[in-house]
Amino acid sequence: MTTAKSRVAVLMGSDSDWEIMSAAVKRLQAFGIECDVHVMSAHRTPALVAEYVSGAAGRGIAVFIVGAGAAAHLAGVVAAHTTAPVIGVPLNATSLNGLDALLATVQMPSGVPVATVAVGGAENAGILAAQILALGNRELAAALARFKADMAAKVAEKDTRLQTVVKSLGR
Ligand code: RP5
Repeated sequence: MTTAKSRVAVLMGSDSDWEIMSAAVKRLQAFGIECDVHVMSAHRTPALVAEYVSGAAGRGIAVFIVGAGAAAHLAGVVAAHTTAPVIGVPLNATSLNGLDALLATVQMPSGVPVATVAVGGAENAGILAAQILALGNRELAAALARFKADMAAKVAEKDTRLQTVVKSLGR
């Protein structure tokens, strides 16, 4: 059972990933979820990744959001060291426009899943982490329901505006 104190670790391979990954942190903070945010690298600091992830459950980390670009192995390596859910965010950092990171993040071997969002999909990663925590937290579930209702209201407003535009075409 998760509690209101459950936190999310938001990890990224480089500080150059922050501009995109900050969307996950902003979304989590908007839901009142604490997060640990760090730069660490599967390739450049492999021992640090293993140490951080292995001790994370004891520090209250319930979900990981992991972003990396290029040969993006960080989410998979994190998943190798934990039984907590890992959400991978492939990032566009090379001439391959994120396709390299998408394949490296999503194509995990059987037994070690990484729930992969779209290239650059950090906000969705934050929402998905909140949805996982909300399974054991009614207050958070209610906040998510309000978030979805707000989104639906915005779509309804857009439709109303479009109807006006469409009607004006026939005049
Ligand atoms: C990846 O390589 C990082 O996640 C980043 O997306 C990319 C480039 O890293 P820097 O060279 O900017 O540190 O490991």
